[in-house]
Amino acid sequence: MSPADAVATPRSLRVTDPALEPIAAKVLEGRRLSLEEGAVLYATPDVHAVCRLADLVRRRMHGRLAYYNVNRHVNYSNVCALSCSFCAFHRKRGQDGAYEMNVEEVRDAAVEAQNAGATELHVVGGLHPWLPFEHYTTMLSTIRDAAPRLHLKAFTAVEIVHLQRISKRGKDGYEGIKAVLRDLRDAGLGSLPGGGAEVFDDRAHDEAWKGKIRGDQWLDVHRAAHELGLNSNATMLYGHVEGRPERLVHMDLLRRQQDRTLATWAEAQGIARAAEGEVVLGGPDESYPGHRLPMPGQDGLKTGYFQTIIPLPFFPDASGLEALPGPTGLENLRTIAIARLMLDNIPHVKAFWIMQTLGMAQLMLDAGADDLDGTVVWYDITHLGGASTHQETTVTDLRRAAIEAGCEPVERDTLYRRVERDGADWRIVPSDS
Ligand code: V47
Repeated sequence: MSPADAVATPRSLRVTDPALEPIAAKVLEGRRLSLEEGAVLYATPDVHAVCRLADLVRRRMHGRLAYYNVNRHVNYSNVCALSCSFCAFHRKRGQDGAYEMNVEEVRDAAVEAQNAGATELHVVGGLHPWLPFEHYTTMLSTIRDAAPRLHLKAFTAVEIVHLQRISKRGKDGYEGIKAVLRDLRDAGLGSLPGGGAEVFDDRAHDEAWKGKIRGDQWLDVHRAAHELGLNSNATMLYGHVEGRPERLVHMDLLRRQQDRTLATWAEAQGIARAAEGEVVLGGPDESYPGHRLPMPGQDGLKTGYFQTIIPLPFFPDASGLEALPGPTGLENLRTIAIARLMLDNIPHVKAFWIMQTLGMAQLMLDAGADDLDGTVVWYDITHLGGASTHQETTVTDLRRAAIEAGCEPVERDTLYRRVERDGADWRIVPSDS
């Protein structure tokens, strides 16, 4: 029985705001929502109805499963050539608080993670102005050789473009990016994290992260990764200098790219698509004669794809935008729900507990999110409520949060395959069992 079979789908949803009625009808039918409808979801006072709509889609896709993983983050250096004003992480070399981990230190962190039973290492850092490209391939291959069980999810699209520049690979930007990704894949890269996307809007870009790649380049890097068979995630940093309309455009750009990526797979599954080539994964069961959700390698699926959307609420403390208030809890809840509804072709929605808090992430399991991320352990990019770099939660706490929310907690690996565990020992459960 698929998780979706376990849950009866209502034929209608009660909404108090009449503006939501046509949207609820479309969601029930599994039709794509327009940007204008996204704006209605943002404007309605009935935020809880938006959450219920998102929950309906979430239940169709995942039933009441709540995913988490046993992972570790390694932020190998905060030295960065950029000075994005929203970012409190970056330092210049020699500046107070600047640090660099050498390859051996990263390797030791990886071995420790593997010994503790982690399945994934999430490795990202600043754009270091002097380290050569070979440093990064060596870092990956050293980790892979010392801790071969870890899936290496490493380097945001921003870092990949930086690596392409310093490697001087490829005359044409896109081919150079692909060449760099191939080298990194050969050195052990397993997938790309979703960072560095911020919000795909040139005005916000120029105001708060000028000098960093723009949205089109970010999307190109992920397209290249997908073409090479690597999966990736996508983030959206919101609640700073952007507005709600820009968030919706960001989501639309992601789903258009994902439509193109999934076109061949969707055809093979018999998923009906609208004239515009839309691939909607959250409709009623009868619309999916084959698989509802893509899985790597499934039915010869050779490309990678966006697995997860991760809305990240802006956290102003210690950043250059400290005077801004940052988004509220309800805005975070609404944005998670809208991400579920608008990004109808991205299988998973992650409520990253480090930035959302575990309590809010728990509520989000009823508002479209199906993934809490993992145990994390060390995290240096944001320090919510004055937290130190040691930001760890336990599997017990993640599972308790999910169970209390009425969900079945499921440990996953980076590619969302089920993991069965006995202490630090783990194995992937074959998908047909
Ligand atoms: O790209 C930086 C964001 C991102 C701030 O792929 C900030 O599984 C809030 O991408 N307030 C890095 N956010 C984190 C990230 C991520 C996290 C967890 C899982 C995955 C995944 C990806 O953090 C950056 C940037 O957008 N960020 N500064 C800030 N002050």
